[in-house]
Amino acid sequence: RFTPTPDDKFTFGLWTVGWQGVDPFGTATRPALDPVESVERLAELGAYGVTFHDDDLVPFGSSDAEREAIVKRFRSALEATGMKVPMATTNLFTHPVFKDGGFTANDRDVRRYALRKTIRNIDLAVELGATTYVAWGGREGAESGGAKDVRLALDRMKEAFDLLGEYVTDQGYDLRFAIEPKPNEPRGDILLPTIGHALAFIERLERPELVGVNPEVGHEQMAGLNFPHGIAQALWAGKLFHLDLNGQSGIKYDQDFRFGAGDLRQAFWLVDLLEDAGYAGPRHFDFKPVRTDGFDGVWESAKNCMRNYLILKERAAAFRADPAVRQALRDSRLHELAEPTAADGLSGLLADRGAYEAFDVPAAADRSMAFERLDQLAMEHLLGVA
Ligand code: 3MF
Ligand code: MG
Ligand code: MG
Ligand code: MG
Repeated sequence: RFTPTPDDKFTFGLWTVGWQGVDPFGTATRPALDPVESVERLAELGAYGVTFHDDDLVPFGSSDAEREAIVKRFRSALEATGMKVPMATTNLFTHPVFKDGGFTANDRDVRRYALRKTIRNIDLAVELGATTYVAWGGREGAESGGAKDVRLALDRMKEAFDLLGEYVTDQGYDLRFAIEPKPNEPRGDILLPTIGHALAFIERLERPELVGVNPEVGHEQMAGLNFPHGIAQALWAGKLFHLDLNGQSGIKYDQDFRFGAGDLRQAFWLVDLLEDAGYAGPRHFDFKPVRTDGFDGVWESAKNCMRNYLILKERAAAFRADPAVRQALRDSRLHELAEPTAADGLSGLLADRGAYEAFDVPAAADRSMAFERLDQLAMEHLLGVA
């Protein structure tokens, strides 16, 4: 029970299990992990695939010959295990050259280099079968007001996505982009800080159909936002191309706990939403195994990201199937929200005296929404006592 199979479509970034525990105050607490070992261990645990930044797989500065050998060995591990690479991304944040950003660095030569680095890894991503390319602009931002002209930076950001869209279209690649919002860290403020900012930006692009979002649980919660609400809006906009599952306890630094830790109730509503919406993409984990633990904790937490998702999936299904819940949903009139407000059209609405002149306002104001009972039922299903 709660043991995943590849059909569950769980994926992990190589940088997650491979995180060595370097943080702003401490050095590594674990040795480096060979990406091939990560592929093998995650396959044994029942994962569907892995994802990577260019530099996770091929260390920055490797020669072409080294790159070729590394990719060949990685590809053999994928073939031997049946693991897939549905998504890849670019590291435009670690090397000091990106200290002021990649696509929106003030220095034009850095921006051109960032685009070429991205395009180089897009070719590899497509070769390995990826259909989603994530862009997290961790260094696109500022610490002070005069340092970045945000309107110009957004022009350059748009230019970057327009060029990348042109590139994949010219190449005939079956690849879509997913922008990952984050409010801050490592920059004091990051551009496109939330799902909503990213959705509005995408509509200004030359090829908006090629670009969606890759929201991360903790990133929205760092801004105090409700993650399931953000995901619902991304789904509503047809823009949930990918997502990063993890855990976060409120407005703090980016904690990247394993999925299920942190805000468990939001995790429950998130799984309920993804399953109900029929989200078909990978369930991708972007977490950091705590630096206090050795490799025992790395594989334990990777296993439990998947296990927690499956437990929550079972709990959400039980919640939806419970007759008491169905009644509570009716009592809270969720079915009425599904009805158009004016199927009779504007003229029908204007002609309807019952909608205004004869509307019993005090009686409507008196009706209880009965949300407390509904929420307690959810809580008891989540706690496994319903
Ligand atoms: C940082 C992140 C990133 C992105 C990754 C793109 C290092 O907070 O979440 O992980 O997810 O760069 O996929
Ligand atoms: Mg995070
Ligand atoms: Mg992160
Ligand atoms: Mg992420």
